[in-house]
Amino acid sequence: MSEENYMRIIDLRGRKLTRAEMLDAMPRAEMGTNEATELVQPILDDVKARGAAALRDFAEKFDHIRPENLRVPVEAMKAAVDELDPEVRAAIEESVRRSRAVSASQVPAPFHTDLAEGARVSERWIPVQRVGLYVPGGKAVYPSSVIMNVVPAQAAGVESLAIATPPSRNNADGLPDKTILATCSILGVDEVYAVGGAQAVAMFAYGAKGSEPQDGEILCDPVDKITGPGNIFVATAKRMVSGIVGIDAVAGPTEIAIIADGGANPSWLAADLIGQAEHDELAGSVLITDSEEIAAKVQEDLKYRVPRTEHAERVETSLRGRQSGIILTDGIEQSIDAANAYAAEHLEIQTADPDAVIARIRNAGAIFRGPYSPVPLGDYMSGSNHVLPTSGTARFASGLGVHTFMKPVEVIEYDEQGLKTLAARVNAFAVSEDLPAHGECVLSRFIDDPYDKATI
Ligand code: HSO
Ligand code: ZN
Repeated sequence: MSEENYMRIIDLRGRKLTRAEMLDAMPRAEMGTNEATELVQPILDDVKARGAAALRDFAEKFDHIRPENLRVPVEAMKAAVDELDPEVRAAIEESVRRSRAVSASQVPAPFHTDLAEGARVSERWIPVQRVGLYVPGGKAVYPSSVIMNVVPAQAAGVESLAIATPPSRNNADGLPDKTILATCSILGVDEVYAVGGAQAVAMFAYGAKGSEPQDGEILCDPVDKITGPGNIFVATAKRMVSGIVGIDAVAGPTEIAIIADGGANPSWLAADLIGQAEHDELAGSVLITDSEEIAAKVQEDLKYRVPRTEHAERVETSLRGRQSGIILTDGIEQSIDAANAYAAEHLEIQTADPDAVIARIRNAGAIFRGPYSPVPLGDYMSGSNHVLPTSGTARFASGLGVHTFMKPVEVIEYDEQGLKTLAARVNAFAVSEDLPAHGECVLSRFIDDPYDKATI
């Protein structure tokens, strides 16, 4: 072994760890404190008060351009599609096709339960009416994430969908990134705003009045739910308006964990660890293996690959960070325990019997089974969704899907006989909670004077 290894080793072999110790042993970054609130509040207030005029001022301040149109003209979106590289266009279309197929099967079916004669409870799934999707600009322009948000919303039956994405200094008229515009157009979304940052979140939450003739009286109607990733200011703004509108989970840096045994291909493991490390210096790449030999081979392979990959510096920082590491275990049981404690956003299974492992995985955002289902397949076009719970939140949260854009509503449907059978019991419960008027609602339907204790 020549130079220093890229990844630190966390050796769990022979150690019996409690749940708390296991969680503690996992490679994760410290949570930073959030000081953005004080900066975001005035932005929210100003957009609420001054609408489009404030949006223009903030664009100038933060994006260094005053966009001609805050609402992107439809012709500009069509032109962006025409300008697309044909291979990129084919990739986008393939991705959309596969996502649509999976989303269509995801739409939850209504159901009902008959509890007795004349006593039915049913459940309807109702789409959120209007959704605002934030799409970041800058170094993280990901048209794939537009697909991952828009397709399930459309499959859910969301009636109106608006997208906000920062204006770009690189485009003379301040239009947002062209590939983003083209993707929106391919998806059939034509309500797109050249608005970025916390101000976009404010526009979605409160709506915005127009300030110039081309904006019309209303620039943007308020939405019911805001989804999509963003920087610390966008994330903070989303948290601050949640409750007024719904929001999706705030995503942290991306992560990959791989459970591998001695039969896995070390070069592919190294490639996959680098793959997600490429996103961010804070991205987490974790190999969980019971094979010392595989661990050593992966370390060697990284020494070849890391210096040669385009974003070598970023990858190196991420792999050397405390949020990454190789967890050595004393067998597949301990590997599974570690994976469940880590609760990865993406979990690859590279073992002899992947199904036996998958059956015992409790916590993961998405599971990638076997050597030919690497994470980037899911990032772009497996048909699955790449918006997944990060930072261990897969313990209690799931990825984005059709369900994100729908609400189950129960319908209670009892008839006279159905209610009569339960009248005395409802009343008894109500009285026991000192809410007798609750009981009287039911009793009134069957007796003349529910206040006359003698008749009850
Ligand atoms: N791996 C990222 C998603 C992404 N990858 C977008 C490429 N583009 C978080 O799941
Ligand atoms: Zn990715």
